[in-house]
Amino acid sequence: MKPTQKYPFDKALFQNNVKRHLNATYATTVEHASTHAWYLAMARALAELTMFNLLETEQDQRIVKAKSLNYLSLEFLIGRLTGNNLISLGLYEPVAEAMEGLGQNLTDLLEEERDPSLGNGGLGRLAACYMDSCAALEYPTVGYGLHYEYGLFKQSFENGQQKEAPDAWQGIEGYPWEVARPEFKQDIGFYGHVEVNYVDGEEKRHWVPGMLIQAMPWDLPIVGYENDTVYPLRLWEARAIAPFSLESFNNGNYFEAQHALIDADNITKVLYPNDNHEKGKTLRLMQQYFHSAASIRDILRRHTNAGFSLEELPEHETVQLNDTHPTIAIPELMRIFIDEKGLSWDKAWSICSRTFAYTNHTLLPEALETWDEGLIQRLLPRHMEIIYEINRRFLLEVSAKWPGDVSKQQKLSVIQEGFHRMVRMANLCVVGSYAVNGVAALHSELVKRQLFPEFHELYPTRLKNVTNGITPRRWLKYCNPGLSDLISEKIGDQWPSDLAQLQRIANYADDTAFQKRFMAVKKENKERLAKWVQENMNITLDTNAIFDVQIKRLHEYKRQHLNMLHILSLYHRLKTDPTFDMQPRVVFFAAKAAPGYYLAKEIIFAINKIAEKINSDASINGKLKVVFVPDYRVSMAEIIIPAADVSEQISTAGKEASGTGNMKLALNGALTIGTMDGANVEIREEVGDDNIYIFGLDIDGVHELRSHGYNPYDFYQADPLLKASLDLLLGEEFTPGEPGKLRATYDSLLNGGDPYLVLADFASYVDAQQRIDTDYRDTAGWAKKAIMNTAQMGKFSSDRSIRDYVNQIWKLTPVKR
Ligand code: 26Q
Repeated sequence: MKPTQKYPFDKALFQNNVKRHLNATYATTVEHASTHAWYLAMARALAELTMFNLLETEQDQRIVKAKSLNYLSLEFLIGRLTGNNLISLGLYEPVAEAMEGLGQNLTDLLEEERDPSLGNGGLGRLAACYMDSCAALEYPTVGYGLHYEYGLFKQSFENGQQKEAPDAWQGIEGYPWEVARPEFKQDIGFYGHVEVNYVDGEEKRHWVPGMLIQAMPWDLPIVGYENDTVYPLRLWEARAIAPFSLESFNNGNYFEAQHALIDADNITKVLYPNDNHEKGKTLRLMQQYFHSAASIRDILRRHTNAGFSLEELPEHETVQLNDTHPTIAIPELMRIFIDEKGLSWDKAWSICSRTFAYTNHTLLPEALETWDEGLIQRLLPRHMEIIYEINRRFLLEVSAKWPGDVSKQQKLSVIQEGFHRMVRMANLCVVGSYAVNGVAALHSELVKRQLFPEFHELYPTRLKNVTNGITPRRWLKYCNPGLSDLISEKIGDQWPSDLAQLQRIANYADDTAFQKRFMAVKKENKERLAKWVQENMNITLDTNAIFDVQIKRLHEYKRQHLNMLHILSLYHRLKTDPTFDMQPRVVFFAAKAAPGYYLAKEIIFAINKIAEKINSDASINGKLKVVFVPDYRVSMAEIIIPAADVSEQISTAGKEASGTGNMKLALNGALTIGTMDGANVEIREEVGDDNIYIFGLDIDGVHELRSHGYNPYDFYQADPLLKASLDLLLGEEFTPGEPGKLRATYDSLLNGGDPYLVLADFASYVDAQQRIDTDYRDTAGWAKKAIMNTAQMGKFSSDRSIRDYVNQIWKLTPVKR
């Protein structure tokens, strides 16, 4: 591992810096410092190194003048930074040695870092992988997000039930990797009214906010892989402005201003824990505008300081909207252009609509954002006017294309008519963006055919696909050092920046010696995970068992309950059929449920109760274990993924936009059991039918079944194994003395109509699991399949995704340092 720093690593100097931070920043001494204090001091010393590069990057005139990406996202699920940044800096071993010299073990120190959980799941983690790739490939980028005081809640189980606790991720000492940038702070307005003036007979409108809130930026360094490039992830924190300055803005509207004051620093207090579900709360809309307004102003500041005119904006900046959450940035930029900079509507719109691009991450109707018109009107009165005008002009286009077709107008309108008029954020995004993309080939087709067919007719080149990807630095090199070293030994060490090279290990798929080493690494990783489970959950595991893994947010469409039914079917057969034989298996779950999602929480409870019984039932003889790992987070994924044999990707076809866990698991040599959904389709194309277990209805099958009227009872009555498995939920098998405590899932499947077709796919799923059971016993055959999975994952590097964005959408040029 080579330090690529322009300034070579000086061990003694670094050690001194660590000691200096121990004293000056953390007020302790070498003699008295805790492991935690040593970690903090080391991380600050490292952060210092990256800050030089961050400032250099910021001031590099080639970068200042180049076209940049601005990635706007309400979530960046970055995970721990220290270990990953050490790898990118090429300093893992030198720093391990330097710390050893100070009597500290690097692995222990790294375990002290808390995960910054500033995201819910896939969408937030994707943003983090994309920042990593932009820095690796040196496409000038600024990430813009929110500095939540509390990240995603911490999860624990009490008697099997999920309990939530606040996640104060910065700790009392503060997070060592961030630095405040007070020179870039700004004031953001809310509420108030629109004033109308006439200048030379021309109407001029402008917004007089009822309150102002300060936005303070914190920068986290995104370190490019072995290249000295560091880009900022800029997170905005909300602070109340002293009441005296508020007085001048409240214009007699005392009550509203008081109300506002109470809300001020609440804005970035906590991340909303919903995933694939929108709930229209005022504070969430305030978060969205706060984020958009601060980011847009920062972009304009950089643009103007670089000496460029407003007209040149699309040539120098592109703004990617990570789902519709930052949509309000579009009317905000229009407002600044028209009201503050005096541009005409046409000029402003021409610039704006060449600046934004939008990524759609979901087709689920309950996840498509709409906001109450009255709420926007009150909170952002001028923006509401601008949205009306955008829509009025857009509907003229619609009626020119489809003259007299009122239903087309209703369907495409940014405003949804009705008793409560609502603003459709996705429609606003499509109208205001120069490109719209889905996140996997199948998903993007459905965006064109199902979600936005008329938009596709109206703007035939706007809708695109960019298949998601994951960073191979964190998700192979860092989290799986055993496999990384084995790969590097065979094909050299350049694969982390060119993942397609992994293809070359396919040459060793039939090589017995290589198969053995590959599986020996897998075994070590399984032992690492088993040790964690023993120490933290007091469950003993057999590492010869199949490690079967489903790790993702808990959602009905992801069908953790289908997996649960398979477990019940195995339990039933072990209990009732003396001839039934199975390969030992450990089924791992890790998942957080949104706190308000009743059924999701019931499914967690059911799996926990089933696990309790099965894990302590001597008659099962260790053949089956169920482990629900609490508090799923990035650092937990880094332990589970390298240890997985089987990857569960079992969503109802058409529901999972892409998935990215599927890519991480396959990259680490797990075989996918999955439906023809999201990126599973493309994973299958890469690995081939022999190396994946596809089951269940595809989107046509789903459509067909629903068109005839789906009745889950038909499947229940016709399949004795399914009936027996489901019926286990009715009695007291898993809740002794309390019969019926697990019936919520049963009821949703049978009486609730089984909206995600769990029963329809059950038989095919059990069959695929049976094939896995058989294939796993053929050790060499399985090793070959696992190797082929790792070998064929090159496509799913987020470097490829970023290049796709650059070529199809952003049109950036790298700036090498
Ligand atoms: C919206 C409004 C109010 C509050 C919260 C939200 C909200 C927050 C997060 C809505 C959705 C999300 C997250 C969605 C998400 O993670 N989607 C996933 O995105 C991944 C990356 O593209 C895909 O791989 C997954 O398939 C998709 O489910």
